[in-house]
Amino acid sequence: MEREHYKFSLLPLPYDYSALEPYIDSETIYLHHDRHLKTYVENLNLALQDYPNLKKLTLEELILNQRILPDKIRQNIINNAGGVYNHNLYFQIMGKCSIKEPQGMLKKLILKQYSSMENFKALLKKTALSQFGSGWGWLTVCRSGGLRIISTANQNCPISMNLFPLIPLDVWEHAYYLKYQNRRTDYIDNWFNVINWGIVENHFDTFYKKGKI
Ligand code: MN3
Repeated sequence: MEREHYKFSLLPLPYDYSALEPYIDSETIYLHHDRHLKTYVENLNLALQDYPNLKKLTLEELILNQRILPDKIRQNIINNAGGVYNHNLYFQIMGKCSIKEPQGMLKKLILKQYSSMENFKALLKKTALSQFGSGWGWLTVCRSGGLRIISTANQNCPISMNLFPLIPLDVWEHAYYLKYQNRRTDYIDNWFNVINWGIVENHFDTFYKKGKI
């Protein structure tokens, strides 16, 4: 996934549309993945089609090198490359998982910084709820290896802030509106049940293996 560049493709959903029931309904997952994410992929490809030099860049490079993007397409690329990156990670780290919390080093770090899993979840929830309008809540890792919980507006991605994105929580209305309507709080409470902690821990390990963000 990381070395993928133009022409970007829609990554398949790594589970059935119904896999996250009853917490997230099949129709929401279908629309979110097959329509919303697909649109970000298509719009990113459209934005890049007349720029041969940019076609060689990966998603991460497009997000990190905003200064070299032509003014005419900069915001478009930020929105759509961020949209693809953020959603790829969001769908990847969800799934059916028998483990309800992390086990290894990640758990130690969470307990060290947030005292308990409950406090960690409460802070991520509060941060995501404080995001006015469309955006994301995140658990990220900073360069020093410490954890940081942040929110970002629209499709802004933590890698542009030198943070390694570990857990993305989509709080755009399209992520929950069909089932939860305006009850963003209920969506977030239920969403904690669909985090696949095994995948999150593998992803956390890649941060250390890469030795960089
Ligand atoms: Mn979304």
